[in-house]
Amino acid sequence: MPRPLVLVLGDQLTPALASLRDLPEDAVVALCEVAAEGRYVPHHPQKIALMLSAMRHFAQALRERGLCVHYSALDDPDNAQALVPEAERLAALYGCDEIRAVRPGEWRLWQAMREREHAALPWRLLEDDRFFTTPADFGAWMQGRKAPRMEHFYRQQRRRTGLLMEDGQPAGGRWNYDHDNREPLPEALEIPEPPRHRRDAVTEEVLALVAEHFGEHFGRLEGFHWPVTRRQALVDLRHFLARLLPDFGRYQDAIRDDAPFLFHSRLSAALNLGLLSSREVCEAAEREYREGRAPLNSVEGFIRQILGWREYVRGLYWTRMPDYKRGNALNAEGDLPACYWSGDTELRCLSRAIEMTRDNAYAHHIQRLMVTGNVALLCDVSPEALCDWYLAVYADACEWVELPNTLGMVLHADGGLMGSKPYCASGKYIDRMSDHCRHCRYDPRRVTGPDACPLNSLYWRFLERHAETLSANPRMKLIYGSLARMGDAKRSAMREQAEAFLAALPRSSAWRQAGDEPERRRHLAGYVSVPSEETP
Ligand code: FAD
Ligand code: DLZ
Repeated sequence: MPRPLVLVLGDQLTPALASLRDLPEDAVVALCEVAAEGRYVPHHPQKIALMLSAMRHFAQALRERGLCVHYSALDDPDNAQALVPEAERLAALYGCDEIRAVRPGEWRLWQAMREREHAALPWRLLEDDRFFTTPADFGAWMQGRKAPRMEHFYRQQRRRTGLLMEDGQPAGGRWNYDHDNREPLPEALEIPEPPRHRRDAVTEEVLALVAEHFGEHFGRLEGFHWPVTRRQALVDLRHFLARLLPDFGRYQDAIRDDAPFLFHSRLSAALNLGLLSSREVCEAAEREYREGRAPLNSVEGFIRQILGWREYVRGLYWTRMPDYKRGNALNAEGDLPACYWSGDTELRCLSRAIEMTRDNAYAHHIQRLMVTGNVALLCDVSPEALCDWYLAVYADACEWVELPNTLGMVLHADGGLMGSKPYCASGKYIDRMSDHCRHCRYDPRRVTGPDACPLNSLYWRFLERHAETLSANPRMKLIYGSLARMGDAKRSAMREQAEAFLAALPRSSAWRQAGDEPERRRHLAGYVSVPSEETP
C-alpha cells in the first residue's frame, strides 16, 4: 500500500484540492511554514501573516476531519526552511514512498518539483483543477491565434460555463457593459466599511511571529483584518454581494483620496489562497442579478474580472513561462523610484496609493494600473524591478497573476499579449477619475513650469520615446495625431521638463524601511518587543 506525503502549499487551502481527494488511509498531509517563501521577495508582513494564519487554521480543519497532518512551524528547530527540502525531510521521517503536490502558483517552484519527479523519492505532480480552465485548455484556445484577446477568450468562457447566458446569447444582449462602468464617485457618497474579523489566538500568535521575523519588511501589521478561514471569507463574500456589488460596476474605475477599497470586493486574497472558489463567487454574483438585487453592468463587470481576466492571465503565465518573464518590449531599464518603499513623493496620487498599500497590503485595480503602474511605465522602470515590488506588497500577490498584470498590462513588456496598447495616462486622467489633484501641489492642467503635474510631460515624453513601436497602433492614432500637431518649441519644453524630473527622481531597489527604526517600533508595538535604542 503506497504511503504518500501530500504537500499542501499556503495558497492551496481547500479540501477540494486534487491531492486531498481520494487519499489513501495512511497518507500524511504536510503544511510547511518556511522562511524561504517569506523572503524570496520581501513580502508585506500582512501577506505573510495571512498566509501563515490561514495555513494553521486549515491544518486544524483537516485534523478535525480525521486526517494525519504534519505542520512544520516556522521556528521548529528541524525545519529545512525551504519547501522542497522540507517536504523530502518529512517524507523520510514518516517513511513515505512518494510526495504528491498540486501545481503551485509559481514557475520557480514548479520547476524545482519537476526536477524531482524521477528522484529516488519521486514527486507526483497533479493539475490544479480549482480554475475554470487548465493551462492545457488555454494552450488549445491559443492555437493558431495571431492576436489573442481576452475579450474573445471571455466570450468562449461564458458560452462554456453558461454564466450570464440566455438561450445561447449573452444576458441583456451584450457581452460587455464596460461602457457603463466609468463614473467618477460623487463627493458625498458613503462607502461601506469592510468587515473586521475577530483575531483569535492563532492569528495573534502569527502576528507576533511575523513581527519578530519579518518586521523589517515594508508594510504595517496593525491594520490586519484579512479573512483567515473559509467562514470569514464567506462573511466577506456576503458583505460584497449585499453592500458593494450593486455599485461595483459604475464606480469600478474611480479613485478616491481617502478610501482604499471603494466598491471593490477585496476577495482576491481569499480566492488565491483557496478559501473561496472562483466558480462559487461567480455563481453567487449571477444569482444577485437573476434575483433582481444587482444590475447587469455590475454583475457582468465582476464576472468578467474572474472568468475573463483571472483565467486569461493564468493561461498566459503557464503557456508562456519561462520566456514571458524575460519580456521587455519597451526596453525599460530603470530602477524603482525610492518612494515606492516610503510614499515620500509630492505626487499625491502616488503617495496615497503607496500609503494605502503599506497600511492594507491592498490597492484596488485602478490604483495598481493607473497610478503605481502608470508612473512606473512613464519613468522607464524595468519589468524585473516593478514585478518584484508588486509581488512583495499585496496580500493577493502570486506570480501567476501578478506577472502578466505587471509585465504585460502595465509595462506592455510582452509586446501586446495582455493589452493591445499601453495604459499610459497623463495627470488629466487622474484628475478626471479621482479627487487626488485637489490635494496635490501640482496642477494637472499644466504641462510645463514649476507647478505642472509631472505626469503630463512624462506622458508626452513616453509617447515620443516609443513612437516607432506605438504610433502605428490603430488605438493610438488619435494621440499620436495630437503629438504631431504640437510645435517643436512646445515639444522640446515638455521633453526638458520630463527629463529634469527623471534626473532628480531618487531611485532605489533597497526595500528596507531604512532609517525608520522609531517608526517601525511604533507600528510593531503590541506584537513584539523590539529593543529600544534608548534602553541600555
Ligand atoms: P475586484 O475589483 O473586486 O475584482 C474582483 C476579482 O476579479 C478580484 O478579486 C480578482 O480575483 C479578479 N481580478 C480583477 N482584475 C483582475 C486582473 N487584472 N487579473 C486577474 N484577476 C483579476 N490580482 C491578484 O489576485 N494578485 C496579484 O498579484 C495581482 N497583481 C496585479 C498587479 C498589477 C500591476 C495589476 C494592474 C493588477 C494586479 N492584480 C492582481 C489584479 C487586480 O488588481 C486585483 O485582483 C484586484 O485589485 C484585487 O482586488 P479585489 O479583490 O477588490 O478586486
Ligand atoms: C507567500 C507564502 C509565504 C509567505 N509563506 C509560505 C509558507 O511558509 N509555506 C507555504 O507553503 N507557502 C507560503 N507562501 C505561498 C507560496 O509562496 C506559494 O505557494 C508559492 O509561491 C506558489 O504559489
